[in-house]
Amino acid sequence: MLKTSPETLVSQLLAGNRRALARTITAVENETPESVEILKALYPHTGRAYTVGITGAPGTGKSCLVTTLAQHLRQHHKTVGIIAVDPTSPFTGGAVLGDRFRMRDLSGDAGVFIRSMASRGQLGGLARTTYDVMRVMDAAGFDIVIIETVGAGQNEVEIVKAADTTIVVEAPGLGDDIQAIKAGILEIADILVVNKADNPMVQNTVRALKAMLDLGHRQRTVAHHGQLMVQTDSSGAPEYDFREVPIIQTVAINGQGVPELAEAIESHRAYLAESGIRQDRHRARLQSELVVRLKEILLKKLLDSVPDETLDDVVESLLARQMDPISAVQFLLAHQM
Ligand SMILES: Nc1nc2c(ncn2[C@@H]2O[C@H](COP(=O)(O)OP(=O)(O)O)[C@@H](O)[C@H]2O)c(=O)[nH]1
Ligand SMILES: [Mg+2]
Repeated sequence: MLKTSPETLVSQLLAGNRRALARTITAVENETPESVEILKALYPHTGRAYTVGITGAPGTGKSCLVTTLAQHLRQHHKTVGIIAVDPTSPFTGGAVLGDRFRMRDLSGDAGVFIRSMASRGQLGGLARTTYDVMRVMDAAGFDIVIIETVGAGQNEVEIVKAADTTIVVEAPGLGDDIQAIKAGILEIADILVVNKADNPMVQNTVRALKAMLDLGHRQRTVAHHGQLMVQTDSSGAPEYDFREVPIIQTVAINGQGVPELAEAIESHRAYLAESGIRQDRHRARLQSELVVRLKEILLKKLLDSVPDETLDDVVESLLARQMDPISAVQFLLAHQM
């Protein structure tokens, strides 16, 4: 196979070439040396896509929901990029979605691009790699980029928190408790979805979620004297945000409730834009990305410049209580080449 230069790949991607897009994502996922040049060249073309994160326990119907949501968005002439970070159920292949679901409707559509990502093995961490892939899809011109993750690990939660709108999916019949509460991810939701609303137990789940939201709201109101406060944490997500979190009931396998979900996303998007929160979040996220990248490089530079023996000697001095950790850091900083 002929090797394409990063420049060619980038111009092909920007021109809408799907093969170039697929190859770019692979390069970014594998963190190849070329991917650095590619990401640099793509950055000026990013910042336009609206990103939606979808998380929740396995089996709640996230992949089905992403599919129906994407179909709905396509009907409204929006192009959609999908990133599925779910080791338990590969998105492509269609098997997960069952026969009733026509995955081909999406995969034959030039306005949709689906990419599954393994959740292991990335050097810079899954959250960063996924974020870079989001940027690639953004630069490729998709209007909406949807990221599905299993709401299990901290990594996965970090990923969806980076999205503009975060949806937490719940479903009746997955045990006695609300799965999202167990996983501790309820508080990151901008929109709550109770999927599998065709299940007769759905109202129990909705009631339980409402009770949780009321409780959370009261506590936050008391804690902050009822003032509207939007603070951002390190990932840029607002910690206190008194906007009502809507609960939308859906049946992902037949599309029921999906137009309402799309409306809720649209209304959250308008809220973020009007309140200036979206801009604040993006600023905070870029700031934290900058700090993380700086830390990595500075640390690497320092460690590269200090011989291994010196480092070993310092550790031995610490162990022997001849030097304290603060002085050790000062010593290493002073002795770097
Ligand atoms: N009855 C019913 N089943 C659903 C619904 N949505 C998804 N499912 C089924 O739930 C299972 C898990 O769906 P999937 O989308 O893979 O869940 P994920 O693990 O959250 O991505 C599949 O067998 C789907 O057919 C729904 O609204 N109603
Ligand atoms: Mg899935």
